[in-house]
Amino acid sequence: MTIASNYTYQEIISQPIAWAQALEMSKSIKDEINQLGAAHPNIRLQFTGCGSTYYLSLIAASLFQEITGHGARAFPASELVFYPNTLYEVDTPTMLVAISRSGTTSETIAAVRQFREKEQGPVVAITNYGDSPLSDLADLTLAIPAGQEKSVAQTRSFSSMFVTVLSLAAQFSRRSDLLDAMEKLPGLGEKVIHACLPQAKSVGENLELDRFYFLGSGPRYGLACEANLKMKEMTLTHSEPFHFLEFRHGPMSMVTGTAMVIGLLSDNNRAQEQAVLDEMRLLGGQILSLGESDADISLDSSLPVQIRDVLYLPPLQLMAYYRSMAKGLNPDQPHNLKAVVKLDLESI
Ligand code: F1P
Repeated sequence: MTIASNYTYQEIISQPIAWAQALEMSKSIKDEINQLGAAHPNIRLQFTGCGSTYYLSLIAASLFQEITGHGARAFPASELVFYPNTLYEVDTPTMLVAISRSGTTSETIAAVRQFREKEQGPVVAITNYGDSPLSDLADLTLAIPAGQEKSVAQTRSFSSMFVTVLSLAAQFSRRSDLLDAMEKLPGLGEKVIHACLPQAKSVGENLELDRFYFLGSGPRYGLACEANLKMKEMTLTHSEPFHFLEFRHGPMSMVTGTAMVIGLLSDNNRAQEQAVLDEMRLLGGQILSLGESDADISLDSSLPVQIRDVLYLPPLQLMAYYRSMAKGLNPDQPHNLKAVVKLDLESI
């Protein structure tokens, strides 16, 4: 298979166009977002989704709480459906933010429907399909059609919805400084893609590696989860995500000369995070670091930390893409997987 004969590569490298659309769309409905924020000053946020969009929910909850000061959490949609009493906070006004590329995943629809039936609060949908069952159930839909994909594994869709989350948080808290800085994201995305390509290719094409560990803390834990999923879906390789310092508590037993440990470094806790990577190198593992500066792959964004994390994605997606190609797989069509999981959940 050649680069020209699959969609994944094009979807990865074109993602900054979808980021620009996400920013434009959020601006176009800023009054609605501001009204929602003003009408619910103390509301807590519950993010949900499935697979990639659950991992995006983890990132979203972390960044939303940091940017807005509103309490925010994330759970898989199926868990909200099965265990609502253990997950929703009692007597607490809650806004459900449901994230779904397709807007049709059964578990996500079921979680929103259940939330609606119990009249728990407003629902916001973030999706790439504005005309979908999910948006029919939402009070406000943030749709980014430019993030739609032909491939099964989410790349452009994921990052377009990520930028939408950032924009929602900044609008919600009227952080015009962050909104202004976000305008730079599409251009920086282009720059990162161009700069990281050779290194992503060389890691991706190294078939001596047989396992990948992605380490990230705070909002970057959700990124580590998403990178691990890309590796599984596109390349059928053993991979796992961990919070940085958790890796010492057992998982490091799995480090061998053919293990690649990829660290998504922060600014604030960098010394402690780098120490984990250094120790894994001493144990014989292969190490790769991503960070704002002085890392193996540096973002060099100069953006505020709260809105920078989406830039870690292209190198991670490209590594999975090149590994898939090197293994002779079809990156567009992961083994056993469809773009949408449809279940009969009517009986719940
Ligand atoms: C979610 C999802 C993806 C996964 C696969 C199946 O879909 O689980 O995360 O990679 O494509 O669907 P959606 O609700 O975001 O459309």
